[in-house]
Amino acid sequence: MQFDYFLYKGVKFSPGSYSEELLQHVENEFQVLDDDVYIVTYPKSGTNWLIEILSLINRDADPMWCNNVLIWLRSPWIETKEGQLQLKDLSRPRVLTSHLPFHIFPKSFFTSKAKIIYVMRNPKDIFVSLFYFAKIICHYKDPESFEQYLEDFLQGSVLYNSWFDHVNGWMQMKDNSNFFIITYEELHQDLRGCILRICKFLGKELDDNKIDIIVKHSSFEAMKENKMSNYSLGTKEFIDHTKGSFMRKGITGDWRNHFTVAQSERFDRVYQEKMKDLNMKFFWE
Ligand code: PPS
Repeated sequence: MQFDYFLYKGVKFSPGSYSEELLQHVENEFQVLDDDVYIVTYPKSGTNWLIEILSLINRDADPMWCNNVLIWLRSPWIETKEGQLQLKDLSRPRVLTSHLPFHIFPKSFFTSKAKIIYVMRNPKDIFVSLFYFAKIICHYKDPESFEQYLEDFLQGSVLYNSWFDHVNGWMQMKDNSNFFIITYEELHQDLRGCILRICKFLGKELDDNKIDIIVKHSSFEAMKENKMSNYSLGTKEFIDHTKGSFMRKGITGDWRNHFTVAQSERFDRVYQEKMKDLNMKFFWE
């Protein structure tokens, strides 16, 4: 798409779905409610997977809501123009979504009892997913080439800026009891165990049968089949269906099919440098 990103407090946004006025409103005036749950992620980390899981948990594993209501209406993005309109129709407790970095997240969250689930993913896989996503989503600039886009990503010169800054920023919350971290890789390895951990964090008790139903309905295959969750009903102003699909591969380690050795080593060097002050170890595949 032909447009320029604009900056809000140093972070890049596109003019179609965002505005400075709205971002200012979300940061300073948006009212977080004590029973809200926020799915917070850097783009392509597994956001929609969590929306599906939480939609099912909150409805006691009844898949009706997931099968009848579009995923972005179930858990709107608080910082987008569309999301702000959509969230007015939500009943409580609300599950809301955001890609905002820590420093511009709604201030009212920090004096509330609301909860955050922060989903992380191997940034190399995020990059690959983003590379394909940016080609089909209208509020992203088209990547020039894999090589150039990789540089842009490493320098944080993409929508929502740097993955490294996003993670470093949000990890300030890591010891708070209302902040829960889960990785895309953990979800892959043990979806059932992750759902149980999420239920515990939310204070929700569901029997084994209900957990099994949630596992079944939140699988990649089930979400890819569900037109309410697979973005096939996204308007042409939002997504170009001729160029690819949202539910792309849903695997871990796809970066190995895309990166050269040199690109991977360059990525590792930037990773070491940017993450060196964070006293946390992540195990990416
Ligand atoms: S977005 O646009 O930022 O909200 O995207 P996000 O939802 O964070 O991430 C999209 C990637 O998650 C994959 N996905 C899944 N993987 C496994 N299981 C399930 N159920 C699932 N749902 C979504 C989706 O395919 C994107 O990853 P890639 O690697 O592109 O396939």
